[in-house]
Amino acid sequence: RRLEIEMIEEIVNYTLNRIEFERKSLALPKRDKKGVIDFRASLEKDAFSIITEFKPSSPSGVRAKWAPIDYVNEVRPCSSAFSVLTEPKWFKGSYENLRLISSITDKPILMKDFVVDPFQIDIAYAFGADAVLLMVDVLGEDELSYLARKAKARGLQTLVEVSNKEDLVIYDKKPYVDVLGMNSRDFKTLKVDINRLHDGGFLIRRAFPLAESGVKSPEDAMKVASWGFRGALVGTSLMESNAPRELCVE
Ligand code: IGP
Repeated sequence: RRLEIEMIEEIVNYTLNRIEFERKSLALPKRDKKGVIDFRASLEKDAFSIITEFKPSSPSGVRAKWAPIDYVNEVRPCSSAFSVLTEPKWFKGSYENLRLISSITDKPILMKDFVVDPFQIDIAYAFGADAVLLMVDVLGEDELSYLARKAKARGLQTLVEVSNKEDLVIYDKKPYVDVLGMNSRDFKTLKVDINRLHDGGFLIRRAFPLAESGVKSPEDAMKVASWGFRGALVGTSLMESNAPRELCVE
């Protein structure tokens, strides 16, 4: 069950072609990081965990002020983990950013891309990721469980993303979901509204409950924490800030 949303369809179709091309042209490096870092366990260590995202650009108009190394050094104190965009066209991400960031931190790294093909799991592993994003609205149930098993077989963990509370309940029961994220972006309208997450974290009992998108301040983080989420994925507000460290709490 894929959501038929024009922009998502466009990104998915582009990605399918891109991966066909990469399958032939991309030489996978030997993973230089030793082992895989336990993504979920790292998030569970902190009272409330922030996954800081390196996102150079986005369709919603992010204008990043940061180069990868400076950014990581700046937000390191408030990061339980990092998320690195690798989608090149809409998000201006790259595999090189993934490799670079994974080489300068001991914290786990999520590869943030539109994963639609098992080859992307090999790419994630080769460039140093510890976890991959799998989106329910893009993949549907069968394809998602297939790719999740592929990731687990490689030793990588999964962040499964849903955009509504019905799917939270369904996917919390799936054994291959390590971290379960609810995106506050409504994919039908593409609008972000963190109030959509209200009490959503309490519906998650097995997986690690993560709030995604629209968390812009320590106050927002406290709000989603009060709704049962144990962490948040934060990109835009940090990437656009001149002093992202000041947005960190603790
Ligand atoms: C980060 P924000 O509002 O802090 O930039 O959100 C993250 O949740 C967002 O980048 C995201 C995303 C995605 C991007 C969530 N799911 C799927 C691309 C694809």
